[in-house]
Amino acid sequence: HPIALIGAPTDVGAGARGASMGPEALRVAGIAEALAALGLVVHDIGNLAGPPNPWQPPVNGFRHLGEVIEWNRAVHHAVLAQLHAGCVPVMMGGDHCLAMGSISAVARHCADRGVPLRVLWFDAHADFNTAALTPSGNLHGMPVASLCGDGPPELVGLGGFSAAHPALSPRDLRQIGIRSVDEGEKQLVHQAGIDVFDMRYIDEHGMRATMERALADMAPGTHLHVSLDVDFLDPDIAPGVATTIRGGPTYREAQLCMEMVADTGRMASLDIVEINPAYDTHNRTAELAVDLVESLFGKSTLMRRRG
Ligand code: DIR
Ligand code: MN
Ligand code: MN
Ligand code: MN
Repeated sequence: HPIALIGAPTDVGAGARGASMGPEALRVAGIAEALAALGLVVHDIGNLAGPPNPWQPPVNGFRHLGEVIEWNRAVHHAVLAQLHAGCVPVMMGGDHCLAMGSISAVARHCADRGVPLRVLWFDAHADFNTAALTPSGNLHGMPVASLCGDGPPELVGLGGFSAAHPALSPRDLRQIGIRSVDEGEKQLVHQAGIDVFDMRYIDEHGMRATMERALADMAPGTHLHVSLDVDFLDPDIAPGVATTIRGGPTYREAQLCMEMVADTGRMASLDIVEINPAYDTHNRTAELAVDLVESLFGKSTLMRRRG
């Protein structure tokens, strides 16, 4: 399948400005050329349009809700159109609120075809806040809750889903690399029963066993969606993020993750979010992301048997 690069240059869901420069940073780091060099067909469809960042305080627990809804509608429609066209959508954010648009589109596509879905959420954060719990009002801390049916109706309803029939079931979600969860959020993550492979789990079991478990028991024909928040990575290797949290995976651990995803042969859509060039040095975080994306799409050191 051809790959469709979709730029979503906004930071309306974040607590700092600059993630809006993420799509261009990935292009400058050569994302299209790197994938083409693997023999893949790549279409860069350019950037989506949406409202500017008004930089206002939260209202009723949400910051920039109207703008976040507009951006996510644009992402939803673009990702769904690329899936319909038989492409693998790569949504280049932008902040992580945009996963509401992309994953609701993937979920719609899967539900309409009776295809099982699994979402791998690589992040330092659980992103499971709600208006009542959020310490910040920033919607990039809420996409998982909203996709699971707990959020503003306009966002929960993307793709025709609802609180009763949400886009995503916690059963179909695996979170990896988590090391920052807010107090009330902890309770909600526990109640929802999300499979969270936090940094302690990775320390105790190692990345290989962690990924084996995160990828286990996939039904035949599963559509695997990867949502990669670059703050998943240790800040020593990925400084170009506004919300760095120390103690993340190393370069080798991250590469192993991505290679093990590629080995499944099932990844059919991807988000790369939260790259913030305003915090970066010499675009190294976007360059690192491109390295990881190459691995996700099958680049390996040796010729390997399909396992
Ligand atoms: C924090 C930070 N949990 C919040 N969240 C995220 O504001 O909800 N930072 N996602 O990247
Ligand atoms: Mn297909
Ligand atoms: Mn996130
Ligand atoms: Mn994060």
